[in-house]
Amino acid sequence: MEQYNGSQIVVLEGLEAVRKRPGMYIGSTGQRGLHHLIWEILDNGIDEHLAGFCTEISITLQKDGGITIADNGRGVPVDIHPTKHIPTVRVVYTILHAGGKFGAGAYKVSGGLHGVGASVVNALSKKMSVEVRRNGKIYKDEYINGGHAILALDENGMLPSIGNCRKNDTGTKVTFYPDDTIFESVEFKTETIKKKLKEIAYLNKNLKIIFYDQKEDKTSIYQEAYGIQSFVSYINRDATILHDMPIYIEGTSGDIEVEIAFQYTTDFTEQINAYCNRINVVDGGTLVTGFKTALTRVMNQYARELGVLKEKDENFDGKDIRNGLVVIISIKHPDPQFEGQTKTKLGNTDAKSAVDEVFSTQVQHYFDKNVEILKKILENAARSYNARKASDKARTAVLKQLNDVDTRSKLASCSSKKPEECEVYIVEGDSAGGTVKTARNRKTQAVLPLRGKILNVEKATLEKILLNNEIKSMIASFGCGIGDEFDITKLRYDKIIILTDADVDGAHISTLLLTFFYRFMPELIKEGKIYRGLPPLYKVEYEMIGKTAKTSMNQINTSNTTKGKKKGKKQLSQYLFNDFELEKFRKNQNYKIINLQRYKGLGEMDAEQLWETTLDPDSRILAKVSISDTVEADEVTSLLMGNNVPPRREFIMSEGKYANVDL
Ligand code: 28F
Repeated sequence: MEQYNGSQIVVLEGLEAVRKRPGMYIGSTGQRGLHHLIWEILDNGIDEHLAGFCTEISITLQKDGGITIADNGRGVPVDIHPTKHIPTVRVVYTILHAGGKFGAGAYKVSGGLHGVGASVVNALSKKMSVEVRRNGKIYKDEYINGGHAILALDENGMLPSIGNCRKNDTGTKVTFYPDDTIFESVEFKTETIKKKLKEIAYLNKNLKIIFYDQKEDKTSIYQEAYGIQSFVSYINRDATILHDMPIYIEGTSGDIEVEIAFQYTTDFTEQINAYCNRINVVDGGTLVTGFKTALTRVMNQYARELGVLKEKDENFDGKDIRNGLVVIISIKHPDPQFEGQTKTKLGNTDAKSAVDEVFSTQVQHYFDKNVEILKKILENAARSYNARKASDKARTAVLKQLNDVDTRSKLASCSSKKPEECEVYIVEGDSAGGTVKTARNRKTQAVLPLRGKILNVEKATLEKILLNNEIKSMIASFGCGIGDEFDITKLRYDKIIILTDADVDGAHISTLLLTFFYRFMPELIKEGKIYRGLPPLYKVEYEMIGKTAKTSMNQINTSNTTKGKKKGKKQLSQYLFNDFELEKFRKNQNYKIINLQRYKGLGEMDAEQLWETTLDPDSRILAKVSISDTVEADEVTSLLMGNNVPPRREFIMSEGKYANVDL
């Protein structure tokens, strides 16, 4: 190792702190944190691109678990650092800069401030190397075990060059191996990397990104000549769009650069993605406020000019105007202030006025030339405005009715008023409802029979949904409201149990119910209040053959009546929940089936059977409904419940097979 000098103390103290508390610097030591290492190094290359010196970045995922990232920028300087007295490149990779992204102090600003994360990555790697091509020479520095430099410097304190290259061939190449004593796993995910590279390509117009996966021997190239405009097209690739091309706005206000691309779809949602200095500000902030204010003002002005709104009308609400909107807002700010718990909200007030100014002036130039598109957008806003007015009325009417005796009349309530011990069974059909009413524990179990099919909330307007009787009686019975007024603390039950027949229709009804809960009372699912009862499909009566007779979990002891004892052999019975179980039962050589009953519906069971199979908390089987990931769940529900019929069937059938209902 080279000569001991003052700077080495700083090195080890700084990087040791990173190793002690990695979460402070990269968020976590799980998947996210691991990939964060790549993003940090990539960022440095992107900064070099933003500075105007780099056109290409390549990433290689190696077979041996290492990753190499290279750019064709200027190359990190290798001269002696004026205050640290070691090569600048070694300063960049071994001295912890104040203010890492997750550390204390200032937050990272892209565009000019190089090397902030490089030392953090080094600290968390068991091996790292940097190769710099600069001034016609190739230089290399290597580190092990969290940033310990292992190469000797020459008599001038410089890194010796390891070769020559053409003078105009410049760049930086970094290879690192994450430390497996720090990370839960050190395996990079190709899909995660690709997704990020795609985003980077959209946000950095023309930058060429080459990804090589050595394990698969596959190369992917990411380059977007149209930047965020293509990003919007990509997001809308499967949507029905209201106008052909995303609208692109750009301009500067003071020293803030603003770029916006947007396009309307026929969906009822809005999606706003905001970036400041290429950092995704997930919680929005001033740049989003500026955009929303400007859009609402400009569009209301146009709506009056074009007569879409009459003098007497109120204004469109911002929400009406953003109905179906997909937009990317990307600004460059010299001094961004990131706020909030996760530092993902922009705080600069000048960003609000800059976005407002650039957007409102530029978008008017565009719309003045493209009146047809403007009209389509305004009509779309008017549709949302009218629907909102109608459903506001409907909602008020429904909320008024909720306490009416009539709305709740179908509910057979339980006598206890303690929510923590009460359950409500939502039962398909009046006849099954009747049996459940007889069989239940009246103190703690309420029953709400639903007639016929439930409305598919994915396909109906809110107005229609709120006028639907089945839905009204559910809202009234639960007692906790709906949508914005939903309050889970008012829920009258600890468990809401959906009980349908064990057939395709039953599965369909329960899917419709789950969709309704997911859309309008998602907290019920998140808080684990929704269950599906799993009634058996068969009851088998059988005898044991041979001596291996052991009582199984599902055997029904109560049916071992005297009448069942024949020729000294015990006649037993058992409930089976699906065809798979029946198949298994049939194949079992120890059992001789005497009688097999198939329940076509809940209605075919008598009260006692219903009690022991689906109501008795000690013997029933319930499946808790859960959502593992909200974004995915959103896609799943629209896919299944929208107009796309084939996958819907598939879901119903397969869902019926498993006890774990995952939406
Ligand atoms: C694969 C990752 O890290 N690329 C980088 C540069 C270029 C410069 C630089 C980096 C100067 C004073 C630190 C070159 N010439 N890719 C990268 N390319 N860092 S990192 O400078 C570092 C700062 O302190 C560079 C002139 N100025 C800057």
